[in-house]
Amino acid sequence: MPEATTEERALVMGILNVTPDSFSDGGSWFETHQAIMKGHEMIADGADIVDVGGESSRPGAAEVPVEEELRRVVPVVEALSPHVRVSVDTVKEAVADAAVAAGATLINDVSATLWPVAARHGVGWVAMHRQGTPTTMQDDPRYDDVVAEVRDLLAARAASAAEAGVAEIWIDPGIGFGKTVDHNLELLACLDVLVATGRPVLVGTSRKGFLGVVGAGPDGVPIPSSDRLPGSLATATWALQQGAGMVRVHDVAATVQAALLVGRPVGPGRNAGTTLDTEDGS
Ligand code: HH2
Repeated sequence: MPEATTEERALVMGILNVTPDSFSDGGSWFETHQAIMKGHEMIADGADIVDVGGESSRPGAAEVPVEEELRRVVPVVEALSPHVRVSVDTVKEAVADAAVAAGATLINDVSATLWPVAARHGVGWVAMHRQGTPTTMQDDPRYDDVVAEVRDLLAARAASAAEAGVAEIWIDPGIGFGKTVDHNLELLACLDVLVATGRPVLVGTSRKGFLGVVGAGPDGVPIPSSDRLPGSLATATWALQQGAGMVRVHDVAATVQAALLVGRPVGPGRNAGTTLDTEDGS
């Protein structure tokens, strides 16, 4: 199994949505050249992986035809993959195939079904849990025991992938995918249950709706996605503390700072022996 962390810290995956309709950054990096620029910014900010997606999976999102998704994703993967590890966020086999041919080495699969594709190409695979599909998943999600059900499905899919020969397998609870606010909070509170499976865990809470609801002020008005950095950082930090090996985020620079402080291997690192003589009183 590959190392789930760099020498210094857990991994940070930067979100690059080449879409007009993603819930937080839709339209911002829709043009190929804008997306490539944003990818380079994430590299400069310390992203370990840039996750390129051409189809929104927000609740109610419409499906994108395969030709259009290819048009959005492939040139961006091609441009960034010589400079950083690239994953492709897709549920379509043809898009995964083309992205791998263009240089992606990780398939980020929110349907948790594409392990045969990863096996065929010899690349890594992320299995994310979801209940339903984006069109209907937030209508009335129900579980008897959300943590056990998510763990059991991911463990089973990961075992199938391992049997098929996939060497790098990540599991992800799929925060916000067919889950109520309470389901999301319970999954976060019990992340150690996923970590205990022995598979490296990826967590994506960045700017998601439950942060806006839980963090709302006294007026009860949900916080807009543009103002959810505090909740995003708090939950990423919590996930790393619980043993997640990677977090998927919009705000790479801030999260890299957090990842350098928590979830890191204990022992001599790059700051070994450093004394505090900074001018800002720290
Ligand atoms: N969340 C989103 C998309 N892909 N992949 C993984 N592994 N885990 C996640 O939690 C996850 C994901 C949704 O967020 P985003 O990409 O920011 O928005 P949109 O789907 O609207 O493009």
